[in-house]
Amino acid sequence: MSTIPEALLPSNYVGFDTITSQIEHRLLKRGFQFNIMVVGHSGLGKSTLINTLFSSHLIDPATGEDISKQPITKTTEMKVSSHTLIEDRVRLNINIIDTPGFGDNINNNKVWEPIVKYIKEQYSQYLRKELTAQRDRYIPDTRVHAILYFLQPNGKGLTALDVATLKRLTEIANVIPVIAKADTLTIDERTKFKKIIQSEFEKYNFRIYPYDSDDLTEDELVLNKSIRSVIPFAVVGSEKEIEVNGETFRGRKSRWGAINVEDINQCDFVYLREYLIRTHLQDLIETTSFVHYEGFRSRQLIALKENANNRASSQMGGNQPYQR
Ligand SMILES: Nc1nc2c(ncn2[C@@H]2O[C@H](COP(=O)(O)OP(=O)(O)OP(=O)(O)O)[C@@H](O)[C@H]2O)c(=O)[nH]1
Ligand SMILES: [Mg+2]
Repeated sequence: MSTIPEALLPSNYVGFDTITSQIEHRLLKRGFQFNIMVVGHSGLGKSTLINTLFSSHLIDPATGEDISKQPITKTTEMKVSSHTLIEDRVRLNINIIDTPGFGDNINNNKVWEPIVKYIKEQYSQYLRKELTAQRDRYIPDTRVHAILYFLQPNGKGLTALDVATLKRLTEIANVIPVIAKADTLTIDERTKFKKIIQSEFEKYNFRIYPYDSDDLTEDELVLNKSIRSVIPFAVVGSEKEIEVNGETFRGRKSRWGAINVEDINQCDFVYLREYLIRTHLQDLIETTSFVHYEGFRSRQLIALKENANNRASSQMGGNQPYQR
């Protein structure tokens, strides 16, 4: 049996404590990649919310123009837009995958298919690059790290289409459900609606991100628990600044009065942003890689191996009994 050797304290300064800054330097040079997708019924404010989340920093990489000034139009096809955000020395490359809302077609059968296909295609592309004989040192990551799933603020619960779509999406990616256009519900209605949705998630056994695991600390488990109590985030999006009593803020005028998007007493937008960006960004990226992609990878490789075995056994006569 091996024993763990006692840690030694060098008598002179060796300098390996600089390894953290060496790693930091390398990471900063490369930058970070975060890919986020929005999914849900048509007209729920998906495009607006994405702009609300990132707009103060949106830079069009091609022209350098601030594209947040352009008006939003209905999304009719899956569109990936790339942005680079820079804060301090950190460069964050964001891909936003905007999807057309469902509910427009008379036949809403399998509206999730192009979305599932897109997600799997990114895994498959990554796997192909990993399996080449001379693989790149750094494989560009287009895997979807988070899906913001928009629920209609109907006060009743999930639609059949939500259930069918969420079932498939939660199996292959990190899903973050949000109640869209929360300003159309009173605070009381939102609380009730949240409870209904939470119990439906339980009933259908959906695996909603964040996931607990053995290697989380006590504090991290507590944080996850408190986040779970807020999910689905009741959000309000707005691209416009409004003025109320001489104060300007990003918000909307609703039938209850003006709503400040960034006020935690009025909606969960700030909680969502904290969660996505300040506490769970790295975990979303890692979970995509270690849980979802890993699952895809092992299923693909097992299937490949089985195919190869079947081919080999059919070449050798398959299941034919051995004859002299
Ligand atoms: N009341 C309210 N209206 C909103 C909110 N967010 C967006 N809207 C409005 O809803 C309309 C649709 O917004 P979009 O962001 O285009 O919605 P979408 O989900 O991207 O729509 P599709 O691309 O057609 O699926 C616009 O008129 C927005 O101004 C919100 O939080 N509350
Ligand atoms: Mg849209």
